[in-house]
Amino acid sequence: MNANPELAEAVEHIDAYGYCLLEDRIPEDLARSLGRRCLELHADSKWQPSIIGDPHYQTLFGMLNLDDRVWTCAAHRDVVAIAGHFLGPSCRVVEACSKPTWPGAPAQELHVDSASQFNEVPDVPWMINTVWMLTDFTVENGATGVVPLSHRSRLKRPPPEITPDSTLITPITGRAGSVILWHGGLLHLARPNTSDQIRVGLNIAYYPRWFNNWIEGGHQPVWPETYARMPESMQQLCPGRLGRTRDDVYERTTGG
Ligand SMILES: O=C(O)CCC(=O)C(=O)O
Repeated sequence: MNANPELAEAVEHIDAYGYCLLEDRIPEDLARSLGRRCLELHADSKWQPSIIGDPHYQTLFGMLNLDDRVWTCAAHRDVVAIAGHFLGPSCRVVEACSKPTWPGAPAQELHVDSASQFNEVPDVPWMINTVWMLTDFTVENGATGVVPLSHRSRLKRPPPEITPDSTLITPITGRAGSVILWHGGLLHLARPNTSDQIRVGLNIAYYPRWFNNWIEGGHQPVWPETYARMPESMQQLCPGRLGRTRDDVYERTTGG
């Protein structure tokens, strides 16, 4: 990691502030084309059961199975190196979801990720989350907002005084093809879309092998036929059980 000063700086930035931005990691054309495909999938009735949200902000789960170009993002060596630094060399990719936000979208709720089952939030990262920009992310179109340093708070929920219009929330903007990474304990949200453009993000989550992903209600397994098509670099990131349903692969828990 230290051999690459840019990645060493990114790691330090996550450690200190809770997030980092890597600019222009995949070609802009690829990002935009994948973004257009995501929007087609959101409009296709076949995938409605895999979508949660409302007409303004949606999450389409299972993208690792739906477009092989997602693997280019998921297995990107810079992102994998940073996730591995925090989560250990055997960390895995658990889910990739498409997250468009349409004009008129209000702010999403400020939140941390995957901390609901902890009695006490750990002081080490338990997941590294990412959003690839499949369109430009701008202040106006709903660029992800983060509260720098909040990963140190060890809070499960935001304090009520941090409202969605708080100046503590910093928009992370960039060109299509860039990627934001954050520590799961960082307070963040999709900001309001006040523009006339659709913003499309591709959210890919990295977890240590010990984490039970049942708790994330929508996470979908990698299908056996998807795994069979993957290059080895991507297969290594999906070492868990394969299946077509969540019950095939996750350990069911109560209250999650
Ligand atoms: O869509 C975004 O900008 C934020 C995504 C998010 O909050 C999440 O994946 O936890």
